[in-house]
Amino acid sequence: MMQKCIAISTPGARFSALAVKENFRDSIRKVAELGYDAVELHIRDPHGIDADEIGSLLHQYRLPVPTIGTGQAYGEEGLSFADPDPVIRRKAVQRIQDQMDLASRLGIPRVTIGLIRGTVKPGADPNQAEERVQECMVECLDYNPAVTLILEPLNRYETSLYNDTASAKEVIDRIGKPNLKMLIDTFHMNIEEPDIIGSILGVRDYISHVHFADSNRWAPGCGHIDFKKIVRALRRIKYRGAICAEILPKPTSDECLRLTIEYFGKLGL
Ligand code: LER
Ligand code: MN
Repeated sequence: MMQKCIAISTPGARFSALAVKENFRDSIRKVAELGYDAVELHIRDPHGIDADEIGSLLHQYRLPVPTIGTGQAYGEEGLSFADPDPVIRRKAVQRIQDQMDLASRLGIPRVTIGLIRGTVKPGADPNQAEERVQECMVECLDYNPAVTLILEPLNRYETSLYNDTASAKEVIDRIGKPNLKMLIDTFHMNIEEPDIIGSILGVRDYISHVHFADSNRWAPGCGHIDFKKIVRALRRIKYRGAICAEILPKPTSDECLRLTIEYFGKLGL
């Protein structure tokens, strides 16, 4: 019922928690041959990729894409919704709208709002930063209501904005648009949530996508997170989306692809 998925990157990305970075065609083939049902694509700039070629590869290997990861535009170009500079905010909004255009073109239902929201810079007013983030999100949400934006709570070492499911739920409720949902990531939850299972049940109606990575961000099964319990909770809330491994390429890219699919099997996915 839930799709086994892995996050990979289109060429040229540097984000470290991606299992596969090189040779896009090879990666897609490996992912399909290992038995994954879906693949999440991390893209820095949709203008820098060959969308038709990517589309036809995905079609050839019958791999749907549940969401586009967008954090590289923050990591590599410093674009963010929270930035005090309106020019940077404008570019960040434009970039997410470009990702939404790509999503529509390739039939991808979601675009992730992770690191692209930015953070509160030292000395800056957190309320003002939140207002800026919300304004930018609304602009993107209204740009194309047919594409869902998924806000991902990220741990405190990556941002100071929306670290846990409770704060993400609050802003989703405040904005109140049907195309704003949540992406939960076990790596971040393990750091921030007082009770991972309780939190999943608490935001059951908001969850639109799920990232699995173990406590050390290696493949699930390589650390100390209790994934059996998490899968049970996801079944209990009738989650029917993708479970996407977003992990470090450890011990190697090939090995973590194999370890993940093997562990997904043990979880009965
Ligand atoms: C992106 O999905 C994520 O989980 C962030 O940690 C990016 O650094
Ligand atoms: Mn994630």
